[in-house]
Amino acid sequence: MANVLIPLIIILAIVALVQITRVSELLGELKKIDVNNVTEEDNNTQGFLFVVIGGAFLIFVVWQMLEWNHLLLPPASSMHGEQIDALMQFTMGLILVAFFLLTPILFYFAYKYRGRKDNRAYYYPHNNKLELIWTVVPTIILTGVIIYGLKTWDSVMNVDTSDAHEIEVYSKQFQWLAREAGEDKVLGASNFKLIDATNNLGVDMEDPNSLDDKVVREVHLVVDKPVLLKFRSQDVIHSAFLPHFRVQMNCVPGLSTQFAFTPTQTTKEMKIQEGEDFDYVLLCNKICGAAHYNMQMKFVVETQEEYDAWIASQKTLDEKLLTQK
Ligand SMILES: [Cu+2]
Repeated sequence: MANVLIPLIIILAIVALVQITRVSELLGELKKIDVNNVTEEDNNTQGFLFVVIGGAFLIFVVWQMLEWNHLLLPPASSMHGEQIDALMQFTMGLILVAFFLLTPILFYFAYKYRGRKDNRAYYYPHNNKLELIWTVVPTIILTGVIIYGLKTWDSVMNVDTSDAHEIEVYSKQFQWLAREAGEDKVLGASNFKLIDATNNLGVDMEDPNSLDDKVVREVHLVVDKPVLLKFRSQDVIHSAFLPHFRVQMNCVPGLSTQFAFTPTQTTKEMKIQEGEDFDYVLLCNKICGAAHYNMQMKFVVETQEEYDAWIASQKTLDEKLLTQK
């Protein structure tokens, strides 16, 4: 019902506005005044409204920054995440300085140079010095920002993964699965042709490395130990997004992508800071279909002892096959 009513109300409001304008035009004709003639009073009102609306807009910006700041993510829970946060704060700081300098000037000038009978526009077609300043200054600043961004990207992405613990993260519509390499620390081969109802990941069980692999429904990480996530996708492009670790990587069918990072805070520590409901979560950040919004998997960061106990409780693919037979 609301779907019909809202457009109807909008149409009626437009019709009412057109009618009001026509009535005022007719009134003007009767009183012999030209309603399209812009008077000094009109210009003063418009100029004044610019200042009021500009001021209210700036107050709203400051208010929503104070009011909704707590909805932002907590500080990064990974080593590289601190660099990303620093880059974000630097860029945001720069934008805010420019915004709070230029916006008041913009609205004030609209007021100051409002239409006046005795005011004539000053013809000022060109100034090389001005052109040079507003080209060179932004160029220098933006080049600095780009170099800083590239350096951060380079140090986040080009890390030594030789001693990182490898975990496969597998995406499909609409679920995440993960595979631990088991005791041999080598993930068994896989092939999409082997995917069936019991072998979601298409793991090749002919490969001896596959036997001790463990397919898990949540990922456990050891605090302060580097981890290498290897992403695969079964159907469409998904995007693995771990907001608290500042990790995001596309999962592309037919392609293996990866992200290495080191978690720095356990789930227990985060629960103390953020409340009992807190859990690290892997989300899909690519609109991949109808149930995209619900595509998530729990991540747990814990101590080495807790991880050892958990991984020992998980069944290997070999054991799972035996129970199926
Ligand atoms: Cu997805």
